[in-house]
Amino acid sequence: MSGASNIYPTAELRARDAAHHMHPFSDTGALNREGVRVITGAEGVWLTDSDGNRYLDGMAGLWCCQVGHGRDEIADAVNRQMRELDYYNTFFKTSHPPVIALSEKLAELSPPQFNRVFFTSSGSEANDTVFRMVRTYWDLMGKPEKKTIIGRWNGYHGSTLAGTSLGGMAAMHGQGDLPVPGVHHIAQPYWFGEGGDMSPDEFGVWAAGELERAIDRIGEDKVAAFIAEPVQGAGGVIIPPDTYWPEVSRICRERGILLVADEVICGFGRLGSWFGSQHYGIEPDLMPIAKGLSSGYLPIGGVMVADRVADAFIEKGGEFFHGYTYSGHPACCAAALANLEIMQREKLVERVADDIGPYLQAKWRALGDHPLVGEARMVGLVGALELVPARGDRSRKFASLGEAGTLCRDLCFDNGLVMRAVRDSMIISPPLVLSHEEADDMIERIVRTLDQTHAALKKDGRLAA
Ligand code: PXG
Repeated sequence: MSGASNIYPTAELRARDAAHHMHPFSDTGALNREGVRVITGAEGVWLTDSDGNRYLDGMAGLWCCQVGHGRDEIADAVNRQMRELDYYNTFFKTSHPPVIALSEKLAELSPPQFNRVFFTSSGSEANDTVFRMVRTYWDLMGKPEKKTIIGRWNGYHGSTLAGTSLGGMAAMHGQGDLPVPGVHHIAQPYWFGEGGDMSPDEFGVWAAGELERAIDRIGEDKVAAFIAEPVQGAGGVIIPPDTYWPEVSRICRERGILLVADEVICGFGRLGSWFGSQHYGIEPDLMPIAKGLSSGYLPIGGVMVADRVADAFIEKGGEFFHGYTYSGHPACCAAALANLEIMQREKLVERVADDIGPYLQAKWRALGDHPLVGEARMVGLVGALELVPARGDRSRKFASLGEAGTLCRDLCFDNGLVMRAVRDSMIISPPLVLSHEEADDMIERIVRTLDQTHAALKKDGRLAA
């Protein structure tokens, strides 16, 4: 097992981390007092910490490690690339073989309207690119008043200015006085939480209708685009009702606005197709990508640009004053190429659609019978369990939002499994190489964790009578 080369005691690593490292999305003071968990190695779907504990990586890193950890093939490809051409830029009329090969590969793997990609280093940067590309597109089309971008409450599109603004996380908006002007948010298609008395199908139509009503209010001549994740990830694995996407797709087409499908989580096999939009049969104009593109081995993202948009930039000309030092970094492209080659050779996308996906989904849905679970939903290899104080009543919530989720998440770690808690939902998004045995093992750990969480909540009187 890798990770054995760490020579430092955990207490020392924690103290040094607390002294010098500010973590993303963290209360630094509280974290420093508690002490971090230090991960020292990973292999396949397993992580090792600095005390030698093993955890099943139920979140594939951070929704990204499709091919599993510790693939020599990717490390070797990066090593070779770095020795040959460590870094050169793609500005100023310059290119290099790995970025050319990766661009071509992405055009091959993506739906037919996509033939071009703009590279970034992350999903957040990809959405900053989207923001400027969408508005510039309408300038080029002679409709400069089309500037408003519509996103969704509880959508997640990253943590930069545009990413935070397009996303609909109120707590994030509160820091930095966001969103920037010209962004509007509509309701999310979260039936379990917000569907009220409607059936899922009725609610899907209603939630899509919110887009049409927003366009009517703002004015079609002022709306540039709608951005959404095919399945919301960070928002709590919100799987939309079947009626949602066909309606959204129709509205975007009929009302002449661009459709941006944020594929940062759903792309690269997570839903059992190369892109989440293929799963839902939608044809976006732009697709931000990252995460699974390199399985997280090196940071790389991008925006897939449909011909309709790319042609405007190409034919109407003029420089797009936009790009990043590391756009198309050679070593990151080499990592992505090696990752995609593994995915194709091992047929990981097909595996999610036909094998491990249906296998895990059946076991997952059975968790819906647990007394603590109000809904167990999963598509492809991404799922959520809604923890509830009383089954069968979607309106009943825990008195203190997120407390049950946090308790369950902490117990999960103690049981050797990494899951993420979003409010009181437990989230899973494992590597696509998860074996049947590992899936069984994972479910066992979850059942144990749910039982312990249930017992602890009951003892404290936090379940409904
Ligand atoms: N779009 C989507 C749909 C994402 O999920 C981003 C954009 C931004 O990507 P970068 O690479 O800039 O992080 C994301 C990222 C969580 C969590 O806790 C989720 C993400 C990132 C960090 C934490 O669920 N998603």
